[in-house]
Amino acid sequence: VLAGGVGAARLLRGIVRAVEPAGVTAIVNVGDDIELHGLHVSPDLDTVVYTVADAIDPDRGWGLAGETWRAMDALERYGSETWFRLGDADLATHLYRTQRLRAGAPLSAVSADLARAWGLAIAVLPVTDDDLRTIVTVAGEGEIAFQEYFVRRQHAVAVTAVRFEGAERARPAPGVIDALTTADRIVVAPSNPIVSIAPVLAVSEVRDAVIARRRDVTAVSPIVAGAALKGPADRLLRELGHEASAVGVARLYRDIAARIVIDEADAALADDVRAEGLDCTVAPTVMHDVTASVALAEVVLA
Ligand code: FO1
Repeated sequence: VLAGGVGAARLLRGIVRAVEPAGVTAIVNVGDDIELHGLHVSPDLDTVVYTVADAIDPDRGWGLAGETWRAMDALERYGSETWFRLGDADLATHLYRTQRLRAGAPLSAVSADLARAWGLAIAVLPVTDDDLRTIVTVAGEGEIAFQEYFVRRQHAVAVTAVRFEGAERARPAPGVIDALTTADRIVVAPSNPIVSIAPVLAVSEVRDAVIARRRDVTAVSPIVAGAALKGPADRLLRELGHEASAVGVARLYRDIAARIVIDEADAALADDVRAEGLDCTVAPTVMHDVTASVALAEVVLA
């Protein structure tokens, strides 16, 4: 499963209930990663782990349920930057990750240990152990780091370009190519195509491995009735010259996927999607609870 944050995590929560979890590998975006307070934060990796472990805050979709914020409040007193909120228990994850990285462990090894510690049987792999950072160009302003755009600016600014710093040099993390080569199915999760899936595919060996398996690749459209369920995917698609619809998503994925699942609300677009050269399945895709996640997982895997 090629994965970003919330949408991917919710699909994975269904997949682990639909098939044997030990046979599932999540290949996760790291373009959102950020260094804060000297700590390495990997939001999408953590969202996947916390969600599959049923520990995620269900309302926010990120961070841990029942979280407290005493460390953030204390940092505020010192005038530290607190626009990116790290909960007290979540901080332990970043402390642990950072200490392991400083001791020389690759991000993939740390991620595997974190997933195991949370009781996960699935493999959770960063797409790369190398530095890969999503950089966004804001109209009339210039380039800013992804979380500056997403959280600090609440993605309420116009974007003229997105690039993935380090992608040309990035090599797939150990296990990524093997998973893509041997999988029965490859799923492109309903994550943001521009800032969640594109950075995964920006690692050229990953992109080539996915294209080689195109027949076995199923994508799920994150755009439902012309809008993203969460985040700025619809706006980003429009701003960067794409169509903010299931058809626009199909056009972006036609080279890497043979099949796409679109929402019932977009049933009328199915023929236009097929005209882009993909098989199209219409199904409920909004994962408002675990039952819906399992139902979508079953459709995707069928
Ligand atoms: N999203 C926010 O909107 N505000 C935050 O303060 C915030 C903190 C945060 C801390 C840890 C973490 O793992 C995720 C966090 N997120 C926050 C979510 C994150 O910015 C996004 O989910 C992804 O990067 C987009 O997929």
